[in-house]
Amino acid sequence: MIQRSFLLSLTAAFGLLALAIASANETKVGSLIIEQPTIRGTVKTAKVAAGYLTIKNTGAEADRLLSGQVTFADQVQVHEMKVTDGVMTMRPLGDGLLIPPGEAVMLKRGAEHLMFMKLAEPMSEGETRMVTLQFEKAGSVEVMFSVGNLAGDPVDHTGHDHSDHSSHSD
Ligand SMILES: [Cu+2]
Repeated sequence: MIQRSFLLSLTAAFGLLALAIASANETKVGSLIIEQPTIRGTVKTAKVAAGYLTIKNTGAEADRLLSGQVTFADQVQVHEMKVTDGVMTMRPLGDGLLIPPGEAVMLKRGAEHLMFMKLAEPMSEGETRMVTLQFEKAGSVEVMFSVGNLAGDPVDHTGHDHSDHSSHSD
């Protein structure tokens, strides 16, 4: 019995620790919890950068991620990936990204993501950037993104035809 309660308190202690670590990089707005906001690192000549995050909806109503605002790029778009004629392409989501109640939506490599258009500066690993995200119901919220490394994105954001992107560049 003594052993069991010791184990229980040990478990509780680890649970609290995990909670503390998780909440360190969490932003809440209304019933939404935003986790692991990351901007993919870029090379110096990059015109665009991708943003990844997880959005949990703890409420009873659906919400939508509509857009965002930053000082380091002209525009923030919410992109979806689609395979057209065997080629992976991306395009802006006109109505924003649905965040269903009780669900967590991951914006990640190869799936929906944020796209920072016409970068004013490169994104270097280890830096942070403030991004204002605009939700339909929860409103706007400032989220501190960490810049990650260059590697690992299965989608080349600069190589393929990208009419939506090029329309914003000179
Ligand atoms: Cu994109």
